[in-house]
Amino acid sequence: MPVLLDPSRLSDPRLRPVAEKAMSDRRLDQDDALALFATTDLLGLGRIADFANQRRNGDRVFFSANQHINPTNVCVLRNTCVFCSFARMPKEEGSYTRSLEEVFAEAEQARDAPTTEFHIVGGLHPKLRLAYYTDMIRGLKQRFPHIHIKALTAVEIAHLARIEKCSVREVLVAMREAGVTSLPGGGAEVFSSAVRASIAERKLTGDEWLAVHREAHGLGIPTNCTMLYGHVETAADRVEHLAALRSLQDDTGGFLTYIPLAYHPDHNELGEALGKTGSATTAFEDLKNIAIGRLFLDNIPHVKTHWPMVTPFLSQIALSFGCDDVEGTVVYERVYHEAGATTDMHLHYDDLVGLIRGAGRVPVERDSLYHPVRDRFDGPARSSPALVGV
Ligand code: V47
Repeated sequence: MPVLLDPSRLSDPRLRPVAEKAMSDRRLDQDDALALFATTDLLGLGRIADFANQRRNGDRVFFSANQHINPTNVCVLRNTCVFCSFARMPKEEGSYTRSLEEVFAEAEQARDAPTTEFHIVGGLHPKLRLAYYTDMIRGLKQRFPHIHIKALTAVEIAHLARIEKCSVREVLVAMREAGVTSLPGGGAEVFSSAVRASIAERKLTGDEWLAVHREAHGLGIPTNCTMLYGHVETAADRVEHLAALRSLQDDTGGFLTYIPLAYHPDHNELGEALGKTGSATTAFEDLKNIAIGRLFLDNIPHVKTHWPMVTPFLSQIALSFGCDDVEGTVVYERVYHEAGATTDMHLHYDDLVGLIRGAGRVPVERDSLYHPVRDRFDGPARSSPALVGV
């Protein structure tokens, strides 16, 4: 059991009712969440979130041996998602679209690695059809039957439904039949229509994003959820976003993990307009978003730290701020590296184990569905693949 908190010892009085609610497992309301975003007592907030996390997960911290695959960076939203550095116009310098054989060749990195998940996301290509993706998924499953496939964000699924003139449900069924296990949580950004109007004008709306996830959950496909913070959104926008995620989860129970995503400002129009480079968020903000996610999303089992964005160093500290899951080995990370992330592209399996142990927690390798794969690490070291052709 986690150490009991003494709410009266918290220096910010606004945190005391929140601590009392957390200790008696009562739900926080939106005003509580606003108070948490306003506090500067980061350590107090962290203690409460750590308490909530440890009650749920004990000392265990999950990680996965995964490999990200980005089949194309061509995206019809290139000029309107102004926070994104990854997207390109079809003929723009640096644009790429992999053939299926190229995707399969990249996936061969998993052959001698402990990989249990391919995480597949990319741009909204104007010409790639649903069959390209289902053939890709089938081909990967033939080559690597034991590897789970977490593929395509809600945005990509809605785009494919539009191109194919079919329903979102039909796209999801086709992907499930091809071998998809779960969906990643990208594309949510911040649901507020005012924020979307300024940073992602033509992207699907918040309600549409939620509707795709609702449909997936109804089909028995679990999904992740995210929030992109640190740009033009307000604390009220963040709370509204988290409340929408919590409400959908009350209905469906289909979200596995919540991942707060820290905005990176390099090489995109928004960063230029805001006059920011390097990092748009601070460690203080990053830890706060982890902790508040853990406390407010009381019905989502896991909160994940995305080390490529916030660094493995901060991810390790996040494990004491309510976080029970660390993004995996990754192998190829392109979305944030295009936006100025200075982290490595991949983290070796044994480094992940060491990172979790170093925080005094118990590492558990998991698969996409959070089934434990391995929890004893005293045998021979497991290595991630050497990178080729990054
Ligand atoms: O939706 C794009 C974000 C997301 C930038 O589900 C940016 O397990 C920061 O969703 N600065 C894609 N962020 C990544 C994503 C994800 C990552 C890891 C794990 C999972 C999961 C999902 O990246 C996009 C967008 O919100 N993004 N550009 C940028 N400049």
